[in-house]
Amino acid sequence: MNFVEIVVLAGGIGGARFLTGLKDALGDVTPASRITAVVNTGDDVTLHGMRICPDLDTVMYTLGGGIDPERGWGLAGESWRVKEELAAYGAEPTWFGLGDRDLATHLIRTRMLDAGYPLSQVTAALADRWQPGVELLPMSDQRVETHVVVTDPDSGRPAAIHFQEWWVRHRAELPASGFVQVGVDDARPAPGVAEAFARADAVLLAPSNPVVSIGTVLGVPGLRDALLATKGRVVGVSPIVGGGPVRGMADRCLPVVGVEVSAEGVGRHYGARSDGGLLDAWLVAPGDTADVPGVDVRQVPLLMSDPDATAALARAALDAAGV
Ligand code: FO1
Repeated sequence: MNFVEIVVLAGGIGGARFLTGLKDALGDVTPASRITAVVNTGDDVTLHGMRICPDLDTVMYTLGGGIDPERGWGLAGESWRVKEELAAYGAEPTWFGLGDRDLATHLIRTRMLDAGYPLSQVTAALADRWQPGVELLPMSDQRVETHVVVTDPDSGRPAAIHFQEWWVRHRAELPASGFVQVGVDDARPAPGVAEAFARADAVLLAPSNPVVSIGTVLGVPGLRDALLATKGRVVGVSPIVGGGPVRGMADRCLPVVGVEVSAEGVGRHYGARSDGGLLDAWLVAPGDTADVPGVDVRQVPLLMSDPDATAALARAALDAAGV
């Protein structure tokens, strides 16, 4: 088999896990393949003077073997001394978990960004240590931050808070009326993104949050068109099994944008490529039916409960892509 080029759109934990399965699956299919991960940066946040890129770090740490498997984010063997010291000073936010080992990543990233390096080059430099085994691309070098429109409890008026505050401090329990991608109008796909789509034999949408992860990536001006220029098939993996997300809080996000919390709802939201949407194929769980006109819907086990199951899911996605 000739060289296989796969591009994956991914968010954090679900995307990282799917990518580990894809690495395993491709390892079986062909020795000569390249995976390019186009990762969401809408969760990125500046805290305590440092730029933090949760989804890029989760993918990098997971594929590089450093992730804390229970948390799904941050590093294993973590300590929290600096976080405790910051709290002792009353330095807000105290609700965001900054690990001592993780801090090194944020310090290097912040120093390089301040020196003028674009995020894509910073990411490549950090990945040089972790060797994730995939090409790690931010969706954009320009800052795009997801902010969540909620009702201010004091004034009762709409207010926008950073996604991390909504997600971590409020556990996505504050009713949200919308998501705003701050900076998206001035953003462009990062260097290498359009080229990756152009050479792709398949483009896979990982089972990440369809709104704040996959949706944010697709919202970068020009990225969706670059994706649809691919000669390969576009295959999505449903992040919703039964009526809810396997992990995370996609069920808190989908209703905000008027999408039903179901494999069918998300499949229709992405739409059929033949009808102005994205999908050639859509993978849903065995118990789910999904009528997505114009899309090849396949029922496959979606639970990434262990490496073999995850590799089997990735292989099913490659099969649906005809790779
Ligand atoms: N998630 C939490 O639920 N609590 C945290 O304190 C937290 C800290 C954190 C620090 C660095 C990092 O890269 C990720 C972190 N996350 C934390 C996860 C993060 O909020 C989410 O994984 C993504 O933003 C959503 O995919």
